[in-house]
Amino acid sequence: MERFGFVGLPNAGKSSLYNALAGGGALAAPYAFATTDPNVGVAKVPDRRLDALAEMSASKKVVPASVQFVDIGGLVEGASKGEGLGNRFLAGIREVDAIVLVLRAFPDPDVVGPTDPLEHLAIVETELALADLESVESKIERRRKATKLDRSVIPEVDALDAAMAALSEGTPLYRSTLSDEHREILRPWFLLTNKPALVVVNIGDDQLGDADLLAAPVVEAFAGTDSLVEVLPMCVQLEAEAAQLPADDRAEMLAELGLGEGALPRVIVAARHLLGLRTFLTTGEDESRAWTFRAGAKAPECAGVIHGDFQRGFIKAECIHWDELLELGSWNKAKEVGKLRIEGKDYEVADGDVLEFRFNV
Ligand SMILES: Nc1nc2c(ncn2[C@@H]2O[C@H](COP(=O)(O)OP(=O)(O)OP(=O)(O)O)[C@@H](O)[C@H]2O)c(=O)[nH]1
Ligand SMILES: [Mg+2]
Repeated sequence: MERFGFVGLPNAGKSSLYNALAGGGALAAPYAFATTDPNVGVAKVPDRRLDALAEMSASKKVVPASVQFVDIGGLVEGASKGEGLGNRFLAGIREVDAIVLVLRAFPDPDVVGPTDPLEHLAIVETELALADLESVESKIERRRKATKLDRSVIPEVDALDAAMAALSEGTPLYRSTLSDEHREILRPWFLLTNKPALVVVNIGDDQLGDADLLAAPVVEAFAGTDSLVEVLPMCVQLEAEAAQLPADDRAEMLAELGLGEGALPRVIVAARHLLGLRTFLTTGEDESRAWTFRAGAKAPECAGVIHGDFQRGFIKAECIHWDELLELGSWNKAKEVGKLRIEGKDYEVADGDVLEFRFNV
């Protein structure tokens, strides 16, 4: 399952966002360092295609795709030198697939801390870059020595040198000019900033009309690095309150505020998008289910998402796009009228494909 880790200053709203997404469990409080140990939780990926197919098939079970969120303590200026909680707790998010920067913009005299999201951004990025710099510095000389015996280590040292150059200027790797090759080589090092970043600008409940305006300076700060970074303004508090309501009341509350489905689905969708994740579906009377794959994956690899045997013994896939299937009304009907495509091992699965695999082991 894909994992996303929250970072931000104390009181930025990380635990509130976590609760909204993962259904509660974290302490959200108006004092700094409310969170000490990481909270780990799962959120379902909302998907209307899945809901429609489940209804069509009268499925007994509906299984959405899911993602994991990790909420950790707040960073402060000087964390790398031990200020606040220090930065050791960042280890809790080393192995996530992407980071979510939570930046506060909401004013509230009862909640201490700065309210300028750019100030948050500057401090958080400096501390993340310093933490990564520490990791790189602690290992680079040993790797450099290793090149004398083993020349195949040279590309790794080149990548480390490039990373060190960016990090020592306080630039996180996701917004540096590091090449894709270098990023790939550095992946096993689990650096905090060698991952895509989603940025949540947490605005106040009376600032909903100015959401884009408040996020604009942050968007501007990331100009030119957009492939690895996405910025979303939202009022975390309202979303968290709405998330606690039964579905009907939630819809009503969000509609009254003019928030549509709310921002949580957008956070999840944007987070998956950053990682190039796609969804294929299976549907039947027993269950309808959404499965996650990486863009560009071929049919056997997708079969393997369901079960290793499906991939090893892959013969073919029967395939139809979800909306076409929905229009026809059932899998059998689609088969009857010859609308099920037979795809082989070179088929690149598309987002929204409904699949059935034939295999033999
Ligand atoms: N007014 C207002 N308060 C908010 C908003 N989002 C969060 N808060 C409040 O701010 C306080 C801090 O929120 P948390 O979610 O605990 O912040 P955190 O980032 O987890 O903080 P640490 O765990 O200390 O790093 C809580 O009292 C929240 O209720 C918001 O959008 N508006
Ligand atoms: Mg917290």
